[in-house]
Amino acid sequence: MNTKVIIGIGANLNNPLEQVKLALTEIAQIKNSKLLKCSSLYETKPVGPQDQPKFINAVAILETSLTALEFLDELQALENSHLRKRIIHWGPRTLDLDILFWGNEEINNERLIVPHKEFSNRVFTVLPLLEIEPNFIYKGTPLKNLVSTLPQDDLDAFVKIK
Ligand code: ROI
Repeated sequence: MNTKVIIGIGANLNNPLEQVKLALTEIAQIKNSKLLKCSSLYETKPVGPQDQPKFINAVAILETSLTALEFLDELQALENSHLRKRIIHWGPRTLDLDILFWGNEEINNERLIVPHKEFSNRVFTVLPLLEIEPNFIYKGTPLKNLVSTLPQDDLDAFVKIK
């Protein structure tokens, strides 16, 4: 059974643009999975502490026959290969790969909660997804209707780079 999975990609350390570009080539090679769509790459204002570099963000859609936890293992192996260090909560990171949606399923266990709790509050997840899925429905309403609820300063700082 194939699942459509939507992931968020973020980086703000060690040449984040290259981290994200490399991550995309690696994500395209995850076993039993196929990369269907990828957004542009965007420069975004950090959510959380402001005394950290800007982020590069993107969203990708894949199809996979892996289970959610198997897929999460693949993402975490990629994060680790990019020498991610989890030192500061909501602090800088070399590569962050989050499962935002796992088909239409709700998953809630100690390793994974989807839909991602913060998805709809964040410019850096909502706008890239809208670029590739303009008619996406989130909890029964068109995602595009949520844009006006997002923080204006984050919207102003959101810049397409590639
Ligand atoms: N802020 C932005 N702009 N992009 C991210 O990917 C990101 N990731 C995070 C925190 C630290 C919450 N802030 C972020 O994990």
